Amino acid sequence: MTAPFETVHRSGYVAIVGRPNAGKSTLLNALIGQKISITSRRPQTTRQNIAGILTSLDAQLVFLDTPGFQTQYRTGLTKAMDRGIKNALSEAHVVLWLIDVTANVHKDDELFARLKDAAALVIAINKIDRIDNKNKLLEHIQALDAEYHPKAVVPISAQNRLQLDTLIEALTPLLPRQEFLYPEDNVTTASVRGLAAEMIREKLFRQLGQELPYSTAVEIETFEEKPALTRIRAVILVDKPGQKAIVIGKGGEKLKEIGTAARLDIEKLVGGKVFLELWVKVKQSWADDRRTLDRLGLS
Ligand SMILES: Nc1nc2c(ncn2[C@@H]2O[C@H](COP(=O)(O)OP(=O)(O)OP(=O)(O)O)[C@@H](O)[C@H]2O)c(=O)[nH]1
Ligand SMILES: [Mg+2]
Repeated sequence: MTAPFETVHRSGYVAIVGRPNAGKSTLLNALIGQKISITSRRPQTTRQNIAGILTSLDAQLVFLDTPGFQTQYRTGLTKAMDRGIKNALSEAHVVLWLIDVTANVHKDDELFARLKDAAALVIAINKIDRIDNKNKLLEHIQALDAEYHPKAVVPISAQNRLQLDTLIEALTPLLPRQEFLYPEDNVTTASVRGLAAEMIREKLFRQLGQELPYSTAVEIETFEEKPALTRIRAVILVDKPGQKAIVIGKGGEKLKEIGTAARLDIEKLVGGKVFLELWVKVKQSWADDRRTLDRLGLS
């Protein structure tokens, strides 16, 4: 029986964890129905926790997208990324472990096994659009169930938005009964300015080759939002002088492509025209520089 004044609302934090590239950010965006977390084919795209808020009539699920655990590039930045996962876990009422169905079993999976002692554990098997053998999927679900005893195992496709309602139905009853944590119309805790920097960083991840994206960061220098036009001036930090020329490209072509793609995303975000000015600056070892990381909100 419910106490007379107990709220009917459920509300709480769901930390999305999993190996790099599992599709965590794609899932967050699909759940919220808006792009707030950047995605790419490369592992370790996400650098900081991003909260996406999904509010229905009687429940509010606050999803925390986390960076994949860092196994290479030990810098001040990657250490902060690992701390980000731990912070998300300490706040979470539910841990949602996302597994890429196409990836092989990996020693890092052990890292997630220890999460089962934390909050309630739900496992989602992602990218089921990539597999034909449904029997294999069933076996996979049963094996995970037997090994980790989660509250539920839900096969999904974040990209094709398959089974997301089933996932939400599995998560909601695991949240405590309490009033909403955020106003009902909020979709994220991130600022528009912070999201704009991320949209630019996404293009660096998508359009630059090899190791270069990992050597870059984006800093917004000015952000003037007016009804007719939002003016943004942003700096792309690179680690070494040679990288600057690559980001700019022949005749400035590369930088122009990056700027155009980012501008289109930011226009969707602010719902209006954007003038985006991009500069490239060399700042050696920025990923180990405390002050730069502080300024970028990455410490
Ligand atoms: N086929 C398929 N691809 C997907 C699905 N979900 C995500 N992807 C792709 O998987 C890649 C990685 O997606 P992200 O969302 O960036 O993965 P992430 O787990 O956030 O990665 P990190 O931030 O690097 O830890 C991207 O190329 C996505 O388009 C899915 O359901 N099906
Ligand atoms: Mg991500």
